[in-house]
Amino acid sequence: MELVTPFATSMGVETHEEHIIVKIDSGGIMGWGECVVEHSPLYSSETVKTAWHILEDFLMPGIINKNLQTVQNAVDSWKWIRGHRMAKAGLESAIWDVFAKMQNKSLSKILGGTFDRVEIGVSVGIQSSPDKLIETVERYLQKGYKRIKIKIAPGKDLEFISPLRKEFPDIQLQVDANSAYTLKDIDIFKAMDDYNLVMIEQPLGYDDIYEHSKLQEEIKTPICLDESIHSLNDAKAAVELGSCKIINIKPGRVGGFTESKLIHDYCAEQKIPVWHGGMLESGIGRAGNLALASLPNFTLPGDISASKRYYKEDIVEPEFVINNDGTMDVPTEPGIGVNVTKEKLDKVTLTKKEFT
Ligand code: OSB
Ligand code: MG
Repeated sequence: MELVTPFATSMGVETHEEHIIVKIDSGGIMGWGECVVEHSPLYSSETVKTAWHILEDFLMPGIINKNLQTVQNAVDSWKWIRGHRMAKAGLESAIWDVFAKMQNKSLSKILGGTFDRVEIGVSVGIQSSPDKLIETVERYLQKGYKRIKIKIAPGKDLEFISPLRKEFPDIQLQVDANSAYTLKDIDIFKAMDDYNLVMIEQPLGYDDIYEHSKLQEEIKTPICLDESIHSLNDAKAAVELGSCKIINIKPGRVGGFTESKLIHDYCAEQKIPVWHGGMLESGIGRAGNLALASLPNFTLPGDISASKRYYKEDIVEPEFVINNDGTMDVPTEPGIGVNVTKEKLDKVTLTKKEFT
């Protein structure tokens, strides 16, 4: 699917998103999930091809014709497969959708959600100049987004943060480095303490936990980990070491809603706020994200934006829209709570495979 505007980060520029949609027919009940893998191993080591391989050769054969009584049965059945969390999460979410629809309940309900609307924000890619950034942010603020996250990279950090903060002294502002820095850049992060940022997301190595604890010791602004957290164990290590004060949860990155809930519950006990990240999902993934973000410890606005912020035309109906108060409604219909529009999905489908 073609993005409405190219999305530039410290990892590169994306113009299209290529994901895998999982559809399960369980005795006539249709479950939908989205694998948030991308074409290239930039954000994650997984790609569309690795996820396709793991789904085709291991995950699908493992569940076809199995009499699964619970989602946990499915999760247990693929525990032996190491890694490949995005592949697993895409399938797990489709299974959650089936179970929710069987019980005639929304995904939010069966996941333990408590909010009926969630606070949302927007993730703004690196712009060509600080003026362009101010203009872009202004446009999102006018659309109702109350929390702005900007992507940063070496040479494109304080030069952008400083004028943006001057223009908008009071907005909830945070930055995301996608692992573009090392501890040698510590002075840049110390300088960021002057800009009242809600958090600095993933400044250091994409699988580092230890060095982030060294950085967090030296700065006041909370560090939030994204890329580094793949499991409950990673979350425990990060919290115990003091590597971050906030955690971003993406079900794809941690292997599904089951692991997401474990991290959510642990962080609630530890008084670590969490928020829902995004992977430029279509409406299928977004619906699941909203359901998960309705759990009580998702106390910071998520990277969950309106369908139109990403794509000219979403593949679900109704499309997701932002409310006037900067929130988004959590779907209440059974399962993911939106209908996948077959013609729109077919139009963007590159290849498909059926397992029976
Ligand atoms: O680091 O949060 C990230 C998109 C792709 C890969 C990584 C990230 C992102 C975003 C976009 O920031 C969030 C969204 O879906 O709105
Ligand atoms: Mg991030």
